[in-house]
Amino acid sequence: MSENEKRGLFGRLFGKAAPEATPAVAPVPPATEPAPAEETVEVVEDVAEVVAEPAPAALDITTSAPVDLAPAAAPKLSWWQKLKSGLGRTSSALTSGIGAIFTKRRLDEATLEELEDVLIQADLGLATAMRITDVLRRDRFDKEIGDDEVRAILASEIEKVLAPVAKPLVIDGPAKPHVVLVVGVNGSGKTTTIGKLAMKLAREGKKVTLAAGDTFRAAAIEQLKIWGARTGATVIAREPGADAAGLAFDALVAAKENGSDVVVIDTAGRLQNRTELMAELEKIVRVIKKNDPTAPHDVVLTLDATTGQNAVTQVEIFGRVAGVTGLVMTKLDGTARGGILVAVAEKFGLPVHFIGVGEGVEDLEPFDAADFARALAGLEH
Ligand SMILES: Nc1nc2c(ncn2[C@@H]2O[C@H](COP(=O)(O)OP(=O)(O)O)[C@@H](O)[C@H]2O)c(=O)[nH]1
Ligand SMILES: [Mg+2]
Repeated sequence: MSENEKRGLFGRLFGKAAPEATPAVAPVPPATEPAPAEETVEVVEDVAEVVAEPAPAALDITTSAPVDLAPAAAPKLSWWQKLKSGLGRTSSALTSGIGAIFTKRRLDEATLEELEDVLIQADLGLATAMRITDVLRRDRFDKEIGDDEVRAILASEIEKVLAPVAKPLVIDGPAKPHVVLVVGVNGSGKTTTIGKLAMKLAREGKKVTLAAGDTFRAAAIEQLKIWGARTGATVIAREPGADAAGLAFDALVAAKENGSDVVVIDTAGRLQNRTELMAELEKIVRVIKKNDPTAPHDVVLTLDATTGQNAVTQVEIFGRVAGVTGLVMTKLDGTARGGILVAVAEKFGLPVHFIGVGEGVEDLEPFDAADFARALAGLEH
């Protein structure tokens, strides 16, 4: 974000801030349909078999008429406001916790221990909590220190953890199409993020194909089609219950034919049956490589910021199964437990490409370490 844009946000924030967010474009309803019994899904283990499968007549290619890609009028709440209010629960817990401990007294071991507890409660993770208390011990031990100073140090240390992982999703490599596989548990925001991303890419002038790889739920396929229509992307789908890997393969073939720059592949995220999920994702990756050995070029995991510590497990599982290369943290506008992003950054060091701050098409922002750290520590922009 440029300095000008930041100043603009600041102006909106402190100038004429409006209390209610009105999304410029109505959110696409999520796929709420219950998943069909998992046994009904055919699992073909042999890749050659999948690849050789004739493209069934049921392959559904939806190419949308040109759409208006101009950004909607500036939202009433800036993304900073959404982020700040989403992180509000955590930042007020931190602020009041720190306020209760540091009332202009000399910094001793007991104080540092109490602070460490507050930081761990805020999901920041043991490593980051210790890092922060170590800095205070080193620089300020036995000296007087106020809560505002502690919060400033907190923000600066969090920023140091986050800065190395704040990396954009770069689509400009030599591969055409560039293949992005999107994984994550059900409800974590995969399809919504794909829609928002498709809009960003379309605005950059890129041709986008979306693959409706969550073939378990009819509503999930419809949800992706709505995003396709909204963003002008071609959507490749099959009937519900179709083989997801075969669908991914069809999408790559179609994307090459239609000259797409990017293919974004949606997937199912049932963690209830890990073996099956693993088999399906591994197969999707194998089949993608049949088409292009260098693909997928990005494997993006969506993490729901309201779920807290479970995010760590999700990164581990999807990392192992699908070779996650980057993260998007969604729902940072809700009652987010955003501290978990710090713990995940510290533990895995995976790039964080974007954060989701709402359900609307404009609510995906490149991840900015300093902004996030300041919002979490309860500081202003
Ligand atoms: N508030 C908020 N809601 C989101 C965000 N991203 C996704 N959602 C909502 O979360 C729900 C699940 O999203 P969906 O994309 O269907 O998840 P999927 O099952 O992983 O594909 C939907 O109601 C979305 O509108 C976000 O950044 N903020
Ligand atoms: Mg979905």
